Amino acid sequence: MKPINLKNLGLTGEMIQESKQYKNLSIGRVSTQSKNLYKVITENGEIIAEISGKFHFYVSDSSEYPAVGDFVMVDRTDDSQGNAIIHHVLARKSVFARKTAGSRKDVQVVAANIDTVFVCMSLNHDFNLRRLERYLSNAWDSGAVPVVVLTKSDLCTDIEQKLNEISSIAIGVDVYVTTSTSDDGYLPLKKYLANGRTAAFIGSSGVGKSTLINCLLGKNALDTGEIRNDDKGRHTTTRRELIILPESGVVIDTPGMRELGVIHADLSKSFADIDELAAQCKFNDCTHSNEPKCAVQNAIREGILSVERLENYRKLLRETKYEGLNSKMIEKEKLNNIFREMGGLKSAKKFMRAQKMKKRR
Ligand SMILES: Nc1nc2c(ncn2[C@@H]2O[C@H](COP(=O)(O)OP(=O)(O)O)[C@@H](O)[C@H]2O)c(=O)[nH]1
Ligand SMILES: [Mg+2]
Ligand SMILES: [Zn+2]
Repeated sequence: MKPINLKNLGLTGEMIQESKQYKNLSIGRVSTQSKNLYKVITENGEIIAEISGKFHFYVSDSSEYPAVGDFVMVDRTDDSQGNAIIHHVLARKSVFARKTAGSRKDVQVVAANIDTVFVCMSLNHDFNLRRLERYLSNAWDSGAVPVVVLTKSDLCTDIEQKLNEISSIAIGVDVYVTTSTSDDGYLPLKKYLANGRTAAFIGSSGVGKSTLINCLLGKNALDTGEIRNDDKGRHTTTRRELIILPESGVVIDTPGMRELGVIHADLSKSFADIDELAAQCKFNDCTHSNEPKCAVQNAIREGILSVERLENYRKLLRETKYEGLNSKMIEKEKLNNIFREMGGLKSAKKFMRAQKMKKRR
């Protein structure tokens, strides 16, 4: 077998540099995990690995354990003599994390070292602007760039209307309409999957994430939500899985989350319009409730901003406030730059002008 070049899977120069301090260990990328066993792709192929006792001992937070997408240091690249041992996780360049169900603090790393978060929402039953705001807030905090992927366009008769609604909340992010029922319905996504790039598919169960990935793969490698013939249940994604695409790029499939517990959110990006408005309020500490000359309340009166959006903003603010934003492993500044390059605040302003124009018509 030809050795796998891990750079094609997203290994960065920084990671290579960091790995040099670990003598006699090799680099691999975690592709999936079940209980204490991991699958890790090394330059010699996929192997089974587990965590060293020392690693367990030093972990202080559940988010430090290897997660799908992590680059790790393993003691071997061939597991024929026994499972490999994972000794270290290399610094993550991005992390999509969520709050685990029921807990206030426990963080679950859904995907690490991703470039793009495909926030998937179906154009039929799953369509919900408030949920999308929630996902986008979380995704912006990951250090990766969110992209809205609307699925099942074949089942939607008012796409224009829905796109219009989305354009009033998805500031500065690309939005794509896709379907898995036609040969080219998934093609817009390929642009994000150049060599060395990784994209994670996030969103409710049943919206068609695995089916889209199967389209990208060109074969039905993943189980999707079809009812099985033997009636024993449904084929759906039950765990996170990293998949190498045949042409280029890497994708991470995730099982649906009934609810996305947001632990970290970057509201300055997902709600850039409200930030921008707030800067125009008369009082610096305006709470946008009943102060005079409140630009936010004005915008609501003018129909530029919806009450529901402001309420959702407040809700997310409350939820994430006291979580004491952890020592994020990622470079915030880099992402701020990306946001700026993508138009960032400028697009928030442009966006509000467009809202005003819409109102006048
Ligand atoms: N009509 C239609 N059905 C789709 C499309 N994509 C997926 N489905 C169906 O939706 C169900 C859930 O798909 P799946 O990929 O498992 O969703 P996931 O849970 O997000 O991974 C399956 O029955 C798919 O066949 C689409 O573009 N159009
Ligand atoms: Mg699935
Ligand atoms: Zn105000």
